[in-house]
Amino acid sequence: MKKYDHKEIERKWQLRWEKDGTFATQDDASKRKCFVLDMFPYPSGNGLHVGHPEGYTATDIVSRKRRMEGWNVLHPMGWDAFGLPAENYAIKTGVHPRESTWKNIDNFRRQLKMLGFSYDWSREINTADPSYYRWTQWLFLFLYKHDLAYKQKAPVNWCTSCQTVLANEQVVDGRCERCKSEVIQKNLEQWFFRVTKYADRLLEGLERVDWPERIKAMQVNWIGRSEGTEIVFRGTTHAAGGAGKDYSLTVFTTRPDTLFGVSYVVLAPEHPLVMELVAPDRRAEVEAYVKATQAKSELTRTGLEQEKSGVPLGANVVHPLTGATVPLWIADYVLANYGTGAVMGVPAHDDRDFAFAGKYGLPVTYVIAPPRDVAQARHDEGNEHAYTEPGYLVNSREFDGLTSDDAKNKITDALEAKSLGKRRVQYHLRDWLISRQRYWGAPIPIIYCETCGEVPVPEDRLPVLLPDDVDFRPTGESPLTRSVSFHEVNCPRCGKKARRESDTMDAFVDSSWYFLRFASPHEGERAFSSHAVNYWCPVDLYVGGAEHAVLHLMFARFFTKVLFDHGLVPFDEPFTKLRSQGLILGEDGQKMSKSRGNVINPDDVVAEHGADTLRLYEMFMGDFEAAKPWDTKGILGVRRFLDRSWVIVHDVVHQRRDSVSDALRRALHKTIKKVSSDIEACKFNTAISALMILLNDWYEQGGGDKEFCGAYLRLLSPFAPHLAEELWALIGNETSIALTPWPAHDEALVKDETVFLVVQVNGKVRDRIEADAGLEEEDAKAKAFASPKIAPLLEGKRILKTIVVRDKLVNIVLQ
Ligand code: ANZ
Ligand code: ZN
Repeated sequence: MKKYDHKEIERKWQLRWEKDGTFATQDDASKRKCFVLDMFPYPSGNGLHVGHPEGYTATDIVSRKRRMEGWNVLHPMGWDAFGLPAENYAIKTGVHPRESTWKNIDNFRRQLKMLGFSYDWSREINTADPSYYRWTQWLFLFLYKHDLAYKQKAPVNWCTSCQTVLANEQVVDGRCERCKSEVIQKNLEQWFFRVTKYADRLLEGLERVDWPERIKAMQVNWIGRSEGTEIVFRGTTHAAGGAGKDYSLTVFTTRPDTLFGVSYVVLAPEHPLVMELVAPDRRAEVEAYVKATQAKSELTRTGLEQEKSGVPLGANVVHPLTGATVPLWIADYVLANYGTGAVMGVPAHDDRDFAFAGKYGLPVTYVIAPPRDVAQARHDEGNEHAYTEPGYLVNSREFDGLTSDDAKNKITDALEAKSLGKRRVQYHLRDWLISRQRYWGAPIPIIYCETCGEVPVPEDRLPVLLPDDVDFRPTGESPLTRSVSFHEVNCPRCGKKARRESDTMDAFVDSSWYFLRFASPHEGERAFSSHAVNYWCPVDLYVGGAEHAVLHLMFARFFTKVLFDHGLVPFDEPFTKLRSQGLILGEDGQKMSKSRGNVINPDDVVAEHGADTLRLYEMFMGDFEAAKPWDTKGILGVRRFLDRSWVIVHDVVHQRRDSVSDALRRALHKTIKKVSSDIEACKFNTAISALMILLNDWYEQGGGDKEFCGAYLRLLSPFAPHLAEELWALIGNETSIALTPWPAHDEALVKDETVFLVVQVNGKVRDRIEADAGLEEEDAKAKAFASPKIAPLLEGKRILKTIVVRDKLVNIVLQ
């Protein structure tokens, strides 16, 4: 018998699949389709880490099984190739981002091929290739045309080290997600996509997809829908001489029930009314405070633990229901871009307001009493903290005694009657800031002309190519502004000299539509062929890391909804079923990282143990969606399982075994059933242990024939495809195992054996009933009581006790 030489076998079958085009996919409307997609990788210089093959093996298993079941399977791969790391690397080393990216892609492709994934490589896409980003630019123009892309001056997150704008989603704990430097706020002209227009639709659609609850919850949270009331506070400006001007200041609150507890109104420092309302003698201090705020990140401003600060404006407004005088303040814990940028301060019922009032000696008036304290109407004066729960109203005039919920409505009604309030739904979701002052991205296809203003590049002049002659050192300005060949153009409308937009698009724009491109990757006339997209999309199974729970998935859903609304795709949710793999930790149980020195390199594992072993091991480590530590001993166990599979199939062939016992056949059919359903449920680890148990039974019982081997190998093939192909050929097959039918189980053989239960009533045998072997006590009783011969005997009687002897007897004792 030949030794199991994984190096030789794996190489051989990878070349064979490539040569035969085993996994090339044709559009074929006569076949049911299945689109199984991985989140395509960013081709970093580090190559694959072990987390990649975890998700990729899972989708490969599903793809291979579905293919064997006769589905037309689309299983593609590509590269999310634009982005900051390549540019930062270029800044450090001088290597052009295109060069390093293309080199990294070659390495990634080599590694993925080495793992035997059944991708249709003819569909490979690369977002940094002009043939792709041409259509990213087209989609930008599509959004622009439909008023979903716009330019606006806005306070933006600015990374002080990367020298670029970041999306809110790219700011983690007040720092740049990539380089960890501090993020500050800057006011700049930026491009946005109007995601907020779809806030409700983005919420609603979540109810129609099969996604992990955790990820859905993160999206719901991110969208952050709040129902509340806008309340108007009126005031009069300071007049340097003559009469002041009347103005209205609107706040947004989710707690109108606390209106009688207002002790101040506070504006964001950036609020447009601040400089108009400030008293002359307070102007200098207010200006200084506004300036200091600019240097702070949003997180520093809003964190609960942060010390609150603010300054009074020296002006007042009037309480809309009591007419009381309420002082105006500014404070940086109020954000300019949420709600109305102004808040009514209710220290008794809001933690931040409580802290603020404590610091500046503002009154604290309790107007909501906890349910248990209503009777005494205890006012909680002198309490150490705010009471933030709902309760019953106190100190609120005619609203006293109402519940918070009731009061929210009645107070809002009262305000509405005076035109001083209205109901309003507010979202935390903001429009998506997509412009970047960087080089390595798709140029935004807009031209500025002195005469015509903002002019979109005509579609037939796309792509707007990234120039090569660029100095990409970050200066805060887009590097493209320094490329004269790039930014000097003629206006497409009037022909006069004009200037190109020099910002590029956030790489998340590229990945928001790539799944559509896979349906017709070589389409030259359009972003995608509707014909192909109608057939292949939406994606049936999408697998990737939970780090994309918010950004990527939200943006892809947004794009899909826009395209749906304009009739370009017939579905409005792109990913029908989503699963996310758990994190693979280092052997020490810590997150793998270079600095900890606990990183496992897939290349090493494959060289030593083989791709099949790595695939099988990663699937066997534990629950697919759970975090789990790497364990080198576990790899050896899995490798041994493959070795034993190799040996036993050789034994069957060489010793010409041709007998399969009933028990072994039953075990096989049970395994077929279990592996089939486990794969569908992404329970790969239990599928593998079922195969291991079957192999043990096989060893113990001996026997087997080629047909038995064939069924076993077909079950094993999605997990360990190279070994399965080799042994499949050994037992005499000429076509690839990947293209043979998936085994079906025989229902009669998976049924548990049945037994006859004797049923006695007061010691006399009254019935014999057939039941599944191994029935639990309660089930056996229920079955006996329900028997047509027994039930009448029990009518009107009291059962003293029932004795069950497993698989044999049910003895009922009546009073
Ligand atoms: C008065 C009040 C009383 C509030 C109370 C809360 C508790 P969500 O649920 O996130 O929508 N708020 C409104 N706009 C703000 C802004 N631009 N910056 C900072 N805070 C702002 O939160 C809505 C609540 O957050 C609002 O309700 C407001 O404070 C505050 F006992 O108004 B509340
Ligand atoms: Zn012009």
